[in-house]
Amino acid sequence: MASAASSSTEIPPKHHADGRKVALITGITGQDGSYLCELLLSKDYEVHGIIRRSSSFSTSRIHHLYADPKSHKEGKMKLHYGDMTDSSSLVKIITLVRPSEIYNLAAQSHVKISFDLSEYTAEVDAVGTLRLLDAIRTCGLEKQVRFYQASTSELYGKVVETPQNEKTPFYPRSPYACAKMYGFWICINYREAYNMFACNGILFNHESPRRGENFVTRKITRSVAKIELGQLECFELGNLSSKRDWGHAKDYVEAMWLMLQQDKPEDFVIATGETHSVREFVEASFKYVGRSIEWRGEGINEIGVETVDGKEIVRVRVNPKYFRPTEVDFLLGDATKAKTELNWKPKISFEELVRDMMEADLKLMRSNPMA
Ligand code: NDP
Ligand code: GDR
Repeated sequence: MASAASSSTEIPPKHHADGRKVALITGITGQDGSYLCELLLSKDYEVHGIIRRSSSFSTSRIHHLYADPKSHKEGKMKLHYGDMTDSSSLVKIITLVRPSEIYNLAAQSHVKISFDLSEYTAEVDAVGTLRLLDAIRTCGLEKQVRFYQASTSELYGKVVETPQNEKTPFYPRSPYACAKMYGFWICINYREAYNMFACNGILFNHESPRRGENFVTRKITRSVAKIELGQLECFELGNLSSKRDWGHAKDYVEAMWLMLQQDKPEDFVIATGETHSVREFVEASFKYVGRSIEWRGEGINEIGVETVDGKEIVRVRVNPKYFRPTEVDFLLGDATKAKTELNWKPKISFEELVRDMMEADLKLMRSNPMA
């Protein structure tokens, strides 16, 4: 069974005794962190985020919030240097911030790259989660903090049953998924062992114009936008047949927040209940700009072709370098529990998601063809 019951008796308050709602987000500079930060600021939270040192700025997704006097200058949003591999930084930040809610979104989140950076992925995604939970305990805040763990549909991996819900057994298929499996269970263990208010959100793929450029949806919308503007002729992809349940990140961060507002800590699947192949995502993106793609050939010889003035132009090629040693072929989520208990359902459809990403990438490529 994926889920486990909680024996929590003392429920931490939703905010401090003085009425302040204070959230700490790890991974605030990522896709989800940026949308969650926006959501929490709109709900009048004081938002703190952990950023890690890098040789160039990594805050482009939250720059608009940080630069806004309403958030930053009134002290409602603060960034702290830290790292999921550095326990002492986590303890220092939690001691300073004394958050009422912690959202653990930080991760080496790329599945393919986790095969190359397997040990580092475990350090950040698995042991990092343990470090954060222990830091909460070290600060004596385990009865006061509500904790969200960014779990993932990658836990289901190889198809055992479909659609996948909170009771579907796990079968992880990458170092990333194995590390997230540890994060999932240590979150449940600390809930049961120390009565912590700790929840797993088992989120299926969610995308947006802020999605990292090397995830498949964003790679497609960027490439199609460049083709439409005459900046590119053809692009390469890996497995075109894998299917994903793709939602919009804006909808999904709302579910994270809702999980921490409940009376008891539980785990929830968050998904749209619709699945599409990578091939279909390519077709939908070309369709948005009024173009159509036909598929020819099979396997590594498959190509996506557009006919322009009677001439066939190859727009998509398969390159095996993007294949994974073990693939997750099919994901389809059943979010009935979230619908019933959180009153959550996705508002943004697959077509609207593609439109949002295509519009943003067309705008970006028009203003900066080098992007
Ligand atoms: P991103 O890759 O966009 O963001 C990851 C964040 O983690 C970035 O802020 C990154 O910082 C930070 N980070 C990485 N390593 C460390 C570290 N060692 N110490 C501190 N921070 C670190 O991911 P998403 O926003 O898409 O996803 C958020 C979380 O949800 C992740 O845990 C992901 O695994 C999980 N998830 C995502 C899904 C999705 O479809 N998007 C689905 C299910 C789960 P920097 O900016 O410096 O790189
Ligand atoms: P995923 O997302 O692995 O599901 O993990 P990604 O977009 O990387 O891959 C989705 C599917 O597309 C196939 N694919 C390609 N993928 C990439 N990145 N690049 C390509 O060129 C390409 N061609 C085909 C992949 O093989 C795969 O089947 C995401 C991450 O956000 C995780 O952190 C999160 O936990 C899961 O979603 C749910």
